[in-house]
Amino acid sequence: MNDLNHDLKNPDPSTLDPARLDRLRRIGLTQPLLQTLSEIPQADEPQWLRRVIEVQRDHVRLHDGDDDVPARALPRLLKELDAAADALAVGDWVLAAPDTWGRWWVHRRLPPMTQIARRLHDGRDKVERAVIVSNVDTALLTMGLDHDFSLRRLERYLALVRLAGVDPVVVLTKLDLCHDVSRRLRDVDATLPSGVPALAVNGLAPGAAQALAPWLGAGRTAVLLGSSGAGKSTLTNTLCGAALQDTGGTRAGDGRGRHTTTTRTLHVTPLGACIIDTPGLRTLRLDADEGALHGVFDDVARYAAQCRFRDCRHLAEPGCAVRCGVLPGRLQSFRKLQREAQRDTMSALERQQQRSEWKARGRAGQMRAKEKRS
Ligand SMILES: Nc1nc2c(ncn2[C@@H]2O[C@H](COP(=O)(O)OP(=O)(O)OP(=O)(O)O)[C@@H](O)[C@H]2O)c(=O)[nH]1
Ligand SMILES: [Mg+2]
Ligand SMILES: [Zn+2]
Repeated sequence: MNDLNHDLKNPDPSTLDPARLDRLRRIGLTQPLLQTLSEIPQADEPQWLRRVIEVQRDHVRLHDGDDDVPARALPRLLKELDAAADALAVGDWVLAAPDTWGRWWVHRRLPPMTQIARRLHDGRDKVERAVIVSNVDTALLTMGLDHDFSLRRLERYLALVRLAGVDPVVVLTKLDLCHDVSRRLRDVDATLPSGVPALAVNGLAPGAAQALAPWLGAGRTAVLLGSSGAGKSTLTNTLCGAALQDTGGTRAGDGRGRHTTTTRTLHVTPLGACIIDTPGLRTLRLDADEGALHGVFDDVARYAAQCRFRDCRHLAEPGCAVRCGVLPGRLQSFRKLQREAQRDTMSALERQQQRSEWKARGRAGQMRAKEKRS
């Protein structure tokens, strides 16, 4: 607050103070983001450009490259975002200002360059969109080489980030605990679309930071995604060269994590990259319709064009090119995601109809069984 006069006044990119801009670049401000400032209507009162580095239930933390302050979003902004199934997320750039009591308020959010979001399902009818992070260049898809290893889950994470237009890098952790790393890496390579890099690291050793350096240059932003216990916070600490995040052991029985991390937080590494640690997701439902899904399973789409029948469902149809060309496990993943996407895009009425159909079918089955018995 003491250097407000040197700070960003009404945000016209051409008038921004270079020293202030440099500080913001340290926490990931890019030229294209700066450009979006000019699309935002000028405010009457001065507002300052800040990055959201943490989101809590009732407040966020905003950073200016040097320091951070807690802030709350104006009710108007919350309402606006909510109406668009949107929300403030770590990585967002916002315009904020303090009130007369020195409490900071977020007035506007700059349109995110990228946004990773998933669907949350209440188990009945309600499906909502939940934003995970904004403005990231790279997603480090973190998976342990121990019990955590699952190619099917990896495919889901991969689809999640490709839907958002974010570059994925597969980071297999716990290299030091695995005896057949090269086989695992071969399996990953065979499953992933070509061009997706995959590497194995010991997240506890400084070598992990060197291995990931190509994606963590100054001003770049990366997010760590993966299940609980995969080693995301361990990697965050190694990449930052400090014990910033709590890490937790895994459960003895099934090797699952203990959900140690509970909020998403952005940190800056000594090399100047921004790294966002996230809590392990318990469920991951894609925010995609069928068309978008075809976009990320482009191999399926490519082979589908060669199937004998235009409306081939790649089940048992003769002349199906997808069943020949795509690995069975990957095809299974695709089908599962496709079914989910279909279900989520059904209207409440359609879902009700489907439920009564199921009920009717169940009753018919019971009747048949009864008839058989008698
Ligand atoms: N040996 C070994 N242990 C690791 C490695 N990476 C993580 N661990 C251990 O795995 C456990 C879980 O690591 P965390 O970093 O807390 O996992 P996380 O992904 O942040 O988990 P959540 O916060 O629950 O989502 C800790 O006991 C770590 O010490 C690794 O590469 N090698
Ligand atoms: Mg963690
Ligand atoms: Zn087919």
